[in-house]
Amino acid sequence: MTTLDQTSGGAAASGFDTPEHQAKLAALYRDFDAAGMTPLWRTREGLMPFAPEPRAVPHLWRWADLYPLAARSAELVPVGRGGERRAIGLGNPGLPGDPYATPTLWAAIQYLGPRENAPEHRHTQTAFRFVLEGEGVWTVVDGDPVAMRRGDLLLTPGWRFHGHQNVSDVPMTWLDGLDIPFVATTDQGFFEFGPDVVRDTTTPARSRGERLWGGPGLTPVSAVGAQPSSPLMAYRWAHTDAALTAQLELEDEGHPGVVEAGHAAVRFTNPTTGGDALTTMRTEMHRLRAGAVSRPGRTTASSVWQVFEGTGTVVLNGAEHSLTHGDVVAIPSWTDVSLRTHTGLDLFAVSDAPILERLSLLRTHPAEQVES
Ligand code: GTQ
Ligand code: FE2
Repeated sequence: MTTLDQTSGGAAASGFDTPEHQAKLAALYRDFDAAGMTPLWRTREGLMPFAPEPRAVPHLWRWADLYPLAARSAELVPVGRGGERRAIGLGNPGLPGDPYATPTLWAAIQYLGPRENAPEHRHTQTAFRFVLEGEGVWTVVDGDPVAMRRGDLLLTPGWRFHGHQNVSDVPMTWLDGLDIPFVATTDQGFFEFGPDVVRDTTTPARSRGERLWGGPGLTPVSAVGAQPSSPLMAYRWAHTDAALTAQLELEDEGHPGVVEAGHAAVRFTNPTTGGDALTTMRTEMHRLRAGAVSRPGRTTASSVWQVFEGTGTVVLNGAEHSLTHGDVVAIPSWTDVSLRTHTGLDLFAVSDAPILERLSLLRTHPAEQVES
């Protein structure tokens, strides 16, 4: 909707352009202002656009820039109580003043040096970690130590105590995703400190949650029933990789309806509902086989991607960007997106789609082929 200037148009005939009228109108606007009132016809343009007009812009951060800077901060800034985490937020240039990747998503590089600990705390913000490379850190979620390794997705749903400890002699880094901007704009933030050191320093290969929920299609009878977020805190790369490989094999074998044109994808889901693993963020892994070109599209969900393996090209609103290992991309609402790759490409993706879906706001073009 464009701003209407209701003082013009047919004004002469109606006597709306006399000096007396203009003076009264100016006085009315002053008094509106003093009373904290804004007439709709004088609001900024874009208040009710015909289609989304995001302030956030499509943006790409190079891993080659991110990693060395995160490492430098480890030499200069200790991690501990107060700062809580050595996490460096990626700020969208269209959202100056806030280190937010999109209006709803926080994306950060977190870096933990050898033998370093990030103390336990909990908050209403939901978090995940995606591990680009390395290992040696256990994230302890409500007392359950969860190993973090290359390609794994680790969850920290809201209000769970969590701390991270690096038990190795090498640094480790990963991508954090949180709904910090969404929780901030809706004033839903609560935060509590936990113990200064993680309460369980054991380093099991499998967390208790994985032992309980790790059987495909097997729900512990003691835990039958929907839970808002996944009880499984770790989605292991071996499983993700096998699922993507199988999709492409099935395509090779000529089975229709599994994979579209060499583009395999899995969504990380909550085994108690089949829905998204987290309440506010949709997490997925995509694999394009060598030579694949994705179907172009756009969605009102905003998203952040990280290249896990391979190289490719992403076209965002017509602008081409090359992609390589570790690069992070912010994609605002209603951005035209297409992907292609010569080498093959594995991409981790997070979006705010679960929020929008719950509110019946999510629009996607072309429409998703499989909608329940
Ligand atoms: O690891 O607990 O990037 O609380 C931002 C806030 C990470 C975390 C972030 C956090 C964390
Ligand atoms: Fe946290």
